[in-house]
Amino acid sequence: MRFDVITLFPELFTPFLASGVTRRAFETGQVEVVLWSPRDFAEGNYRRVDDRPFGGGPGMVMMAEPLSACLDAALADRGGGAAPVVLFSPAGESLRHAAVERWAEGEGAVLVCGRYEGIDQRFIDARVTHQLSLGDFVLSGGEIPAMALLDAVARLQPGVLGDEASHIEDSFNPALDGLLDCPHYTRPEQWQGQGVPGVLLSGHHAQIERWRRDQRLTATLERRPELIEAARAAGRLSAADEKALQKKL
Ligand code: 9D3
Repeated sequence: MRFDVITLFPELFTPFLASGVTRRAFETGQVEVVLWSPRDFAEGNYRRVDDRPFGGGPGMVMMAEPLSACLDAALADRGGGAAPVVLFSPAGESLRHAAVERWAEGEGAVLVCGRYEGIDQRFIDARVTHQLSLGDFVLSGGEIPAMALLDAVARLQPGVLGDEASHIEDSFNPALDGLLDCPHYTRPEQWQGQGVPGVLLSGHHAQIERWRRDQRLTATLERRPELIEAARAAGRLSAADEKALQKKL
């Protein structure tokens, strides 16, 4: 799949694309990422990409034309067909795992990263097909959200995680009933006076699995009770699960 990223700060992506378990996916082109700067498509000696808002007010607005010309170049470079055009915006829909899975199975998209107070609405109306947010907090631009989507998509590609099964066990994966993860421990067995839950050292695999499941259930009940309700409504909680939750109440 191919993602074209339109950003005024392409250099922000360089260390991200060269680091971590996702690096191989980006470097081999399993997840191809092509960076575009709207400044390269701006007119005049100053190559302006932003201007003051009509009607007044603070801040600057990204101009429609450099973004549109940049998008045209990206779409042409992809082969000229249509592609999803994703704008990262605080007004978009919050990104969740189910949507990440759909992007991970698709042909890619053009990702548009906003800066300043916003983007000329006429570009959004004419060209943008999807708007995504990272959540209800304020960033200074769409670059970190774009990297978040690329990271989440890359780690779902076959062979990217060292342990092939690792993401099957992710929190939010419906195959794991959408529960939060259980606690993890590694050596040493004693650290600053804290031990490790005995069951994890016991070698009893069935007991270990039941303990992990109970930990997931109780952590989810305490921190994200709405996820317990969703799992129950979807029929994903067993009688043993309900008993573990009952003990906690
Ligand atoms: C007072 C109006 N502000 C909206 C909350 C203006 C504004 C602030 C920050 C407009 C754009 C931005 C830059 N943010 C993003 O581009 C952004 C974002 C975010 O700030 N939070 C969560 N997800 C996202 S996706 C893109």
